[in-house]
Amino acid sequence: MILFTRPLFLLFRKLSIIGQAPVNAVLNLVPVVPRERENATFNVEKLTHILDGGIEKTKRRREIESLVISDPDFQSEDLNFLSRSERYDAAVKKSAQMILKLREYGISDPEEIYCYKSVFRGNHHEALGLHFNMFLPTLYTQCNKEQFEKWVPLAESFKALGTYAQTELGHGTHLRGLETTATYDPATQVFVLNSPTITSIKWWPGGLGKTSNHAIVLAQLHTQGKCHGLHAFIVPLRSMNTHIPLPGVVVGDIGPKFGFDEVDNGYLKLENVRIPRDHMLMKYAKVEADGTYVKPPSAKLTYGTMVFIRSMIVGEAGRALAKSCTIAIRYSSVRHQSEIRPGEPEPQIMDYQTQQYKLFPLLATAYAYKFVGQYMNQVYHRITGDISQGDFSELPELHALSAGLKAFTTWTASEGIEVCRMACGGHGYSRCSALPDIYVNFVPTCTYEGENTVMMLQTQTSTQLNVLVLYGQPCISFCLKASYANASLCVFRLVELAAKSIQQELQKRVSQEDAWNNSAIDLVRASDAHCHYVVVKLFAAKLGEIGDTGVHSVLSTLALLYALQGIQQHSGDFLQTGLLSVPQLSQVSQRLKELLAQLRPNAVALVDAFDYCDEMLNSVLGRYDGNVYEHMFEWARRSPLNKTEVRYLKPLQAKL
Ligand SMILES: Cc1cc2nc3c(=O)[nH]c(=O)nc-3n(C[C@H](O)[C@H](O)[C@H](O)COP(=O)(O)OP(=O)(O)OC[C@H]3O[C@@H](n4cnc5c(N)ncnc54)[C@H](O)[C@@H]3O)c2cc1C
Ligand SMILES: *[C@@H]1O[C@H](CO)[C@@H](O)[C@H](O)[C@H]1NC(C)=O
Ligand SMILES: *[C@@H]1O[C@H](CO)[C@@H](O)[C@H](O)[C@H]1NC(C)=O
Ligand SMILES: *[C@@H]1O[C@H](CO)[C@@H](O)[C@H](O)[C@H]1NC(C)=O
Ligand SMILES: CC(=O)N[C@H]1CO[C@H](CO)[C@@H](O)[C@@H]1O
Repeated sequence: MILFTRPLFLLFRKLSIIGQAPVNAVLNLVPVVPRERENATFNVEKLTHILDGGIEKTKRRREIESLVISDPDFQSEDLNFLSRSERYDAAVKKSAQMILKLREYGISDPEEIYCYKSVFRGNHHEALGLHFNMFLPTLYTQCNKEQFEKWVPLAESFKALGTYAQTELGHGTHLRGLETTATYDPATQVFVLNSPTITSIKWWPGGLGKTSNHAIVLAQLHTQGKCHGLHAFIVPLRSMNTHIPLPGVVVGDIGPKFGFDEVDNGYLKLENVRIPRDHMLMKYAKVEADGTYVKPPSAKLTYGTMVFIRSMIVGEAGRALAKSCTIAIRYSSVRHQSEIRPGEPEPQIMDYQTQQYKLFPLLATAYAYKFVGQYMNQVYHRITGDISQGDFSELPELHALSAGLKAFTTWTASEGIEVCRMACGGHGYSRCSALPDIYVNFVPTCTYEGENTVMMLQTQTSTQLNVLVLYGQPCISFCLKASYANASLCVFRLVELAAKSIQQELQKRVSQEDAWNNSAIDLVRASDAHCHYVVVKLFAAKLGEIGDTGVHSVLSTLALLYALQGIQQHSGDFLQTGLLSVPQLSQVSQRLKELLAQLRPNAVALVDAFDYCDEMLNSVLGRYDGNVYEHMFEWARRSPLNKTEVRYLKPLQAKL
């Protein structure tokens, strides 16, 4: 296999674009977007290295991407023209191909696998996503030695294809409310699993509907007449040979959703399903042969997987937003509309101040989240290193922070993708823009892996914020330091306000729980401010690592834009906490406008630095070369509606 080097690869990309384009595209070989790149004040390639974590990482990522792009199996049909059933089939086929190819190329490093897959699946989900992201990790972390030896090889060889079935029709968030039961029978040494009510039917797990033959099922454990709460069990669902559901297993697909078209989210009703005792995951809690229950040493042990998934989601928020900004900002430099001064040529829509105000803060946010994702990933790896040596001390704190950051980043990114879509006008609504796909497939992150509001309420915001930590750093502008100090003081005061609210409720002689419920809005507001502050802090800390002046300068502008926009959006909080006066807030607005103008010449270069190739974006509006219109026409002609004749109108048109 030949790996393309970058210049060759670019050439290859250009040639293939010309090859596909209709004749008149040749006239447009130098559209506006490339000219936009002339005035950048920094080296795009250097910034890409920083985002990737080093020059070697960039090189390897591009090698892996070109493996996919040059692969004939990758040149598949646009999924947007397929029905849901066809999309599911295509996704399963793709997943299977991916796995075989990864084996063939000998790619085994998790980061490299992730990279390979993200090109292959584009803006869609992987049919076997749950197997990789939940089933396998749960086996890795919760099997005892014997279980590990039995199940991991089965799962790694895909004989056992699994999902993670926790949510039920009646409950998702409130885990104690889950009703599925696993009752131990010492006489036969089996657990009997049941879905005793309609509301106890498992609902939503990805890959459950058709693909999986096993599930990790979360069920209330009953033994010796006592309930010991939720535990995880490996439940065979379908025969590993025939794929036919096993006795007592009622399983299927839950139907079309907002997105996730290619994933068979499923239902599962268990009717006296008997599984051997050793199918309970017993690394921590155990049930002995006679039915004696042995408690796990620490309830916090399962935090690890959650923290990992949440750190992945934060990174995903950065990526979804970065892709959306790439599309909207490139298109905003191609699109001309209306006029600013009468009689003059129509300006690029990016030259409207309102358009800059929509997009540039989101660009800054995308950079911020990419850096936060990097940070969380590093911390996770450091801490899991500690766990294997038995030190859990940092885990609760990271767990609380990861919950808040997950909610904070997915909320903002979801809103941001939609802002990008609207910023592209009517064409943003076409599936050819890719923004609808990015949106529908990203938004459920606000709901799964911990519903966002609930996550925000769980985030313990520290009141011992060290306002001065960044003051020693010479590389950060005074203005950024001041914003950071303001943000941290604001958190401090909002936490105080929430605490005061709880105090006042308690004085009314309501219970602790009711006081909490009645102060929840204040608590979420404080957590939100805390997360904003943490993101500003991490962004500012990142600046300290950057040596290149050009890159440092443009990232500083982005960091300040991010910080100030947060202050402006929450100006109510800053007024209420007395941190900023009305004149000071006007200064903030003024500074923001200056920053927008300052960023304008770098906007396209900044999205280029994310380095999403056209094949990964899969967006006609976001094309690297800016040849939008010809390719929109080309794309529309592929619509299957153009292949069938219109029906049912004849009777209407018949003579009376
Ligand atoms: C695309 C997708 C894929 C999924 N995949 C899986 C999977 O693979 N496996 C699986 O087991 N599950 C899966 N789920 C289910 C998902 O985990 C749950 O939907 C999620 O946990 C939220 O729970 P819920 O649906 O019960 O929402 P609810 O908790 O009913 O939320 C509804 C509303 O109530 C509010 N609320 C609830 N509790 C509180 C509280 N304590 N305080 C304040 N407000 C509260 C929420 O904020 C929200 O506004 C998936 C869901 C989706 C959409
Ligand atoms: C680049 O900068 C020059 C000099 O300021 C300006 O004339 C030109 O219009 C800019 N080009 C673009 C594409 O903005
Ligand atoms: C808060 O922001 C204002 C306006 O930018 C600034 O004057 C003030 O010094 C900041 N507060 C702190 C504590 O830095
Ligand atoms: C929780 O608080 C809200 C708002 O104060 C109130 O309307 C609601 O009744 C409370 N819920 C319960 C269960 O007490
Ligand atoms: C049904 C219909 O209108 N089909 C048309 C789709 O577009 C192609 C190319 O423009 C036409 O040839 C078809 O007649």
